[in-house]
Amino acid sequence: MKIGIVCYPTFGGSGVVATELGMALAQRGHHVHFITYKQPVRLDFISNDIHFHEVFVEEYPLFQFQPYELALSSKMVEVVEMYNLEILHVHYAIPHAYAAYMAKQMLKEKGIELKVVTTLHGTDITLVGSHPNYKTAVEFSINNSDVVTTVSESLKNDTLRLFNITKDIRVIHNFIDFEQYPEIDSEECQRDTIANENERIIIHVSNLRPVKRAADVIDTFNKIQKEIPSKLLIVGEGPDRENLESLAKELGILEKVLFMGNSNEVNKLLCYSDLFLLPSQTESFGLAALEAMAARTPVISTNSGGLPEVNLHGVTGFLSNVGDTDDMAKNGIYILSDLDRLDEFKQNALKQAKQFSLKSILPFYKEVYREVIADCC
Ligand code: GMT
Repeated sequence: MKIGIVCYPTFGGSGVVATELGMALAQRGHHVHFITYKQPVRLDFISNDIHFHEVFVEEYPLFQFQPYELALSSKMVEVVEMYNLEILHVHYAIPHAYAAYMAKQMLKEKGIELKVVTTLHGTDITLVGSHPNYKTAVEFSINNSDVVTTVSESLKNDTLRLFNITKDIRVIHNFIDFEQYPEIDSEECQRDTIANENERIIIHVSNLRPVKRAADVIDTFNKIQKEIPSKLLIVGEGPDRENLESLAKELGILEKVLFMGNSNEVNKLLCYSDLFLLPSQTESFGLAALEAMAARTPVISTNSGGLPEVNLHGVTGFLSNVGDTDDMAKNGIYILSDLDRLDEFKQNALKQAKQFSLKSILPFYKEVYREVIADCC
């Protein structure tokens, strides 16, 4: 199959899922073309069948905002025509599904039928997409996609609740490619560079935006470290970083909190982590939690959005109400205070992560592609 993939190229989960999916398809002999404004961070040219097409937006003094959708839909048309793409799979509705609709119409004028698959990832529906400023265009582009998928049951329900949807929505959960996510061997997993033998290592990975409620990470950690000697790793960059540093300083725990910045090798940090904190306001799925579980790290998260579909309460970690850092800390202490119990949670986390292996999830996307192609021409 010849597939175009459109995504955000940054460290966000939707870009990671899109990139991993494209690489997996190329490894299996499909022709994959990424179309976006920068090379996706996780993109590894592991096969001759992976191409990257950069979308340029010219600066012009008249524009207060650069017309990215216009440049993107023009690039979509160019790439589809040049490489005879059969499908455009767009990840994150804004503005990708809208640009794909425009490309589809432009190609139709040339007698070319393009199929559009839209995968909804989260805030394109919840925090941003349903805002009155965007809702009309987001609803239109969802309803005019050939196939729509969401990354969790919870996001499907949110989409149906917040929009007037006339299309069937399929749930295809996010996944982990266990072959590309090898276990780090003990030499590479340098735990002693971070903590002493008696200390536990707690980790949070995100883009430190308000929706992640990273201040709750500091608050929860502060409560845990009073009972259990521990260190906290904060991985990622974002607008809340400075506030987090100030908060850690105010609480007198700055020397126990390590800000690691963005990392492409999170598994080298997860390999020695004992607990992952994800206190998000909302999370359609929580890919970061799944990645932690794949590295045997139990998860303390909120019970919002799709998190209960990933993190099993009392089995792979615990779920708490948003903002209830007392409960999160209590649960964290429960897991960390007994090494046998910690080990059991670690094993359960890995077992649950395996339910979301690439091997089990990829066939669902392939089935969608085959169906839309069969329906074509
Ligand atoms: O929706 C977003 O905030 C951005 C998006 C991203 O690009 O990081 O995150 C969403 O998509 C991920 C991949 O499907 C999910 O794992 C995240 O839970 C989801 N984020 C939210 O719902 C806040």
